[in-house]
Amino acid sequence: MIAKVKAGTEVNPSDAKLSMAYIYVAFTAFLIGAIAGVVQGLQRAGFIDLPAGINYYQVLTAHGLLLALVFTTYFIFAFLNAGMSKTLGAFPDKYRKTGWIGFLVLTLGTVLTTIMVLLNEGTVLYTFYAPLQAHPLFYLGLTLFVVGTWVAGGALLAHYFNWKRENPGQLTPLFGFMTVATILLWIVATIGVAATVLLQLLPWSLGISERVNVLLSRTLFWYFGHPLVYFWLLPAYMAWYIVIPKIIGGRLFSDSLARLAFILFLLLSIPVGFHHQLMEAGISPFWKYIQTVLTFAVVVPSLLTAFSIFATFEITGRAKGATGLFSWWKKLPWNDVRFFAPFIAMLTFIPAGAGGIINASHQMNAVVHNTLWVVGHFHLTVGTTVLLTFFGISYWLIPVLTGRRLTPSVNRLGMIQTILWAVGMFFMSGAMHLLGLLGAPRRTAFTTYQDHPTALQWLEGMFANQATMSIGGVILFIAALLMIYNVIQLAFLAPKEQTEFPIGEVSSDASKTPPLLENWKLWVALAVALILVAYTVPLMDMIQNAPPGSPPFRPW
Ligand code: HAS
Ligand code: CU
Repeated sequence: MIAKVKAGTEVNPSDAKLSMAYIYVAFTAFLIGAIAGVVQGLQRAGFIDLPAGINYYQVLTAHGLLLALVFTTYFIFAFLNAGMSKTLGAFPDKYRKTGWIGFLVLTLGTVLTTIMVLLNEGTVLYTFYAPLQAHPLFYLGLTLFVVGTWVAGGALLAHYFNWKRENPGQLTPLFGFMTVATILLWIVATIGVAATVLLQLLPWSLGISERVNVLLSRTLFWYFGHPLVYFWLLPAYMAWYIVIPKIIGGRLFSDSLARLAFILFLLLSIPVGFHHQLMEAGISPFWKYIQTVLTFAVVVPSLLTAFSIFATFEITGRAKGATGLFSWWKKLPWNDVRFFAPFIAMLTFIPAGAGGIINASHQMNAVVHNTLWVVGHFHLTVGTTVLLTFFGISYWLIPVLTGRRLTPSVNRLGMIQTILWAVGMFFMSGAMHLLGLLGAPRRTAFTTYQDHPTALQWLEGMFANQATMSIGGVILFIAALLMIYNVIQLAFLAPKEQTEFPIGEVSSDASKTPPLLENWKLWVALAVALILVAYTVPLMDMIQNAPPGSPPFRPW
């Protein structure tokens, strides 16, 4: 099933080193974040008390930051860096050096912020909403984190544009194209968070300014916060579009469709942040409406993706001899964790995405906003769809980078790991969704609100229960430990043998890719124009008609 290739031929060994550095930090953060997750879940359900003055919100902040921000970002850079080296060739020395500088700045920021959280000086949750105020070093760490990603992302962009210069008129490899779309999305999005941290939160935490414009800072945060979720999702989609066809022994259905989906994400991901602020006063309904329409538009590239993946599955199955309406199903490699984990991820994304559409619908948002439902939503999206895809990638990427192979026993453990993750998440996220509908709030350690709803009481007893949520969390923790075990196997212990980096080819039936799709100036200009339309007037309003601002709060 896994093709044999010559040692050291897949990813340039020097580039592989940088990717492995990212992998080490990613899985260290994953382990600490997972421990924080299970501890915090057991405490919320009342099973344990935290020792030594550690508080619930402190652990919750560590959990959110380490998993949602640190694990994802590091894993993404490991994957993009390796894939660019594989498809565009080894990085020229100067860009590789830039890549390492980015890694170091990013890591300095990560360590600083993590220390401040562990010291209980940054207990502001992963959204660090004002007027909660953290220690200035917490914000400084965040700043370095963002700057580090800009430098590391710059190295990837430089490699791509250099390749384009050296290969004029040629279609760029899909991996490079998608990397550029993802990094451009990230750079435009992070301008928002950089603005609120540097211009508002850092001076305020240093005492330079006394008060903070809360609405403005939340708006700048969500200008970044929504594209952030696509920064997590797009690399997973890259694996679905580029890697999965190869693993199942087929070809990608259409190159142009894949590129179009990524361009649509670049255009539509950012001017939609208000769907996180639908319940917020101070933003006029008209602008909420505009951004909601754009939110529904950004669902389209995900629907294109679902269509494309389905088509790839079916075409591959038929090429392998399937004839019935659904018998191609049986031709998929169900025993290969490199397929199975991302497949469960795809399956999960169907209810997860539907939940997102519910969230984005104004009236329904009033029911679910700030309840555990939303926590259920993002444990399905980022916590399952993205994470299981990243795990699926790890099972071949780590062997590629270390010159080892995926052994049958790690493959089997990987299958078990995936199933445990799915079962744990079913209970945890399922309970969160239902508890949320019953009114249980999020971001709270304890609540008696609606302890005894009259409707749905049978559900409450059985499933919509903090204990069920917590038990799901424990199963997830076991799955997390198994993943760490697998990563150690693949990084250090599996037998030496170069593994292939799976890159799928495009179906020969697909039409030629129009060069217009690679006109980055046009797409970035359009993206900026859409952002200006969606944000200029409401931002001016927030600044001009601002209330006096809030003094800092430190309730922990
Ligand atoms: Fe979301 C809140 C709306 C997608 C993450 N979201 C959050 C938060 C996070 C998050 C972290 O409108 C909480 C933030 C906080 O702390 O406050 N979300 C959406 C919408 C989408 C969406 C419309 N979210 C994501 C993704 C995330 C993510 C992706 C992470 C990676 N979300 C919201 C809204 C809120 C929100 C509101 C605010 C709630 C509130 O009130 O606070 C869409 O992008 C979803 C589109 C997806 C689909 C699914 C397509 C299906 C595919 C699978 C194909 C399957 C195959 C397998 C091929 C329509 C592609 C076939 C096999 C078979 C057997 C069938
Ligand atoms: Cu969003």
